[in-house]
Amino acid sequence: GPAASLSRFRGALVAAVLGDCVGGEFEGAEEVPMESVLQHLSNLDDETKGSGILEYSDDTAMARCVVQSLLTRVGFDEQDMARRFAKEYSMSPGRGYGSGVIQVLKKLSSPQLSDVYQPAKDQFNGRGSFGNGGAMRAAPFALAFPDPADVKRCARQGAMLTHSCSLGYNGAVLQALAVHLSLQGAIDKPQQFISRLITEMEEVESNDETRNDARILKEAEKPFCERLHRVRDLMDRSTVSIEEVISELGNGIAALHSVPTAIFCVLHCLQPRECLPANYGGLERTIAYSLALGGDTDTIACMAGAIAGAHYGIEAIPQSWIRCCEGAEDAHVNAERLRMLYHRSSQGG
Ligand code: F2R
Ligand code: MG
Ligand code: MG
Repeated sequence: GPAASLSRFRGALVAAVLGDCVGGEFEGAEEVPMESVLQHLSNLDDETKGSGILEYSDDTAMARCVVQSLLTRVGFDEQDMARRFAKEYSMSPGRGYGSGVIQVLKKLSSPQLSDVYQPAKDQFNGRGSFGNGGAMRAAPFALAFPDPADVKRCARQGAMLTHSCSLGYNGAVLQALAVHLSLQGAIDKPQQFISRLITEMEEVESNDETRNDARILKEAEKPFCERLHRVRDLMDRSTVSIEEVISELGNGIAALHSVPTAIFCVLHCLQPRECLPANYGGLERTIAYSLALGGDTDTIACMAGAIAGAHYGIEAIPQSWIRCCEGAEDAHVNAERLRMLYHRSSQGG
């Protein structure tokens, strides 16, 4: 529809890169004072204080593979995407990949491999990974396909190349759905947006794999639905501390402890907040707030960035911030290409 403007596509892809690049500074930190976040962000405005270009990590490296594969193959091709992940890792192994996923990426580069989904299934004694590595690279699926059924199917399959646990790949589906809805302006009505995500995830999580994984990991029967209900409860509160967000939603490396958190960051920062500078717009608030949660900051800011960028559009991102991020220019160009694929798909061609 007309709401899915080029500015929203660019906003989504560029703000994801931005979140990854600026979030890298605090990844793994237990406590991040807001003062440190604001200092880090204000250094980006000041060329004399800036530490030059901030490099992107595995989040962007893998998202770029997804983008290139979707564009080159004009749709989802698991063989091609797997090859790109493996090649990217072998060319640039120092991007801060998860310690488990490295095994998958090495196996994916074997020419003898017949089933590209098998290496992921072998992870963690056959249980598969529940890390957020599938979700961190899911946004491009929402930018390539207008039909939510395609978005869900491809985000799931794309994640399953490395994450075969339902708590991993369903996180990717949720992240892609959030970007999909945001692109269409759905965050203008935040209550309806969160309800729509809950309804979608009710269906996504109604199956035996989800029930089994949830039981083994001692989670609620529909883990992502349960977390989204917590997001809705926190949204309804007038004040929420960072500690409460971390204890209710998490800030960790598991998809379950980071995708709902990223969604909350976007919704919480729709309004000005006392802890954030009054001159910040919503996109800047979202990035700053994501970093202040600590934990998996590059990935939470990357996912929140994609959702917020699709909502506010590219104009909401300060030029001085974009200039500091490796890969931002490529994202700008590729967003337009993805939009052509998106509109091609919507014409049934
Ligand atoms: N890996 C990191 N950060 C750690 C330090 C990086 C540092 N900067 C450096 O350069 O060394 N960040 C990146 O990893 C996250 C995405 O991880 P992904 O792709 O999901 O990897 P993996 O290995 O599959 O899962 C991550 C960890 O989760 C635990 N885990 C997952 N499934 C499990 C299971 N079934 N049972 C037990 N544990 C499981 C393991 O500890 C995995 O290693 C992003 O944050 C990205 O930025
Ligand atoms: Mg990373
Ligand atoms: Mg991370």
